Amino acid sequence: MSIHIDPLERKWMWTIAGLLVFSWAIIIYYAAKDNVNPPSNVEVIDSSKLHLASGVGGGEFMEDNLGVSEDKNGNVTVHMVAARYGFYPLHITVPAHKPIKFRIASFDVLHGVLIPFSNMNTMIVPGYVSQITTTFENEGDFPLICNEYCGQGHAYMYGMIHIVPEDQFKPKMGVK
Ligand SMILES: [Cu+2]
Repeated sequence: MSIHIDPLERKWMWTIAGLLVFSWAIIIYYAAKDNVNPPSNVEVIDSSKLHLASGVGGGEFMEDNLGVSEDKNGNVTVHMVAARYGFYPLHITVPAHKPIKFRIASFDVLHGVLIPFSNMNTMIVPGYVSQITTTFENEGDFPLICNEYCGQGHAYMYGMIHIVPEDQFKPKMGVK
């Protein structure tokens, strides 16, 4: 026994199925080509104790530990705090053409960070560490823009990233 499907309806069922497959194909293609994907790191932190040496995270986001550091293997990490209304530190300098790991925590409410002409775009949710690793191919100065409405000063919340050739990059000393 088969149910009757009107030929016109059948035609549209196949059309919709085709459109769905086409949309998925576009999403998968660009996810692979441009490395566009949702950030996957899930790591909790006590946002009210970022400034303290104790507690979850163990002082990773204390003021002295913020900024750009390089370990002995040459891996560059940026530690940042997002808080109404700015990114701390406000200016960072990183090398181009090599992977940069960002670890960002919010001190108060939901923020976002977007860097134009890169694939850096993530939410910074209080209580979680936002971790993204990306490589900047364009040298120059770019803003870090908060793209989640966080309060009356949201439109003024931005920082600056200086992307320099690798031989001009000098990490902050004294950070692990
Ligand atoms: Cu904001």
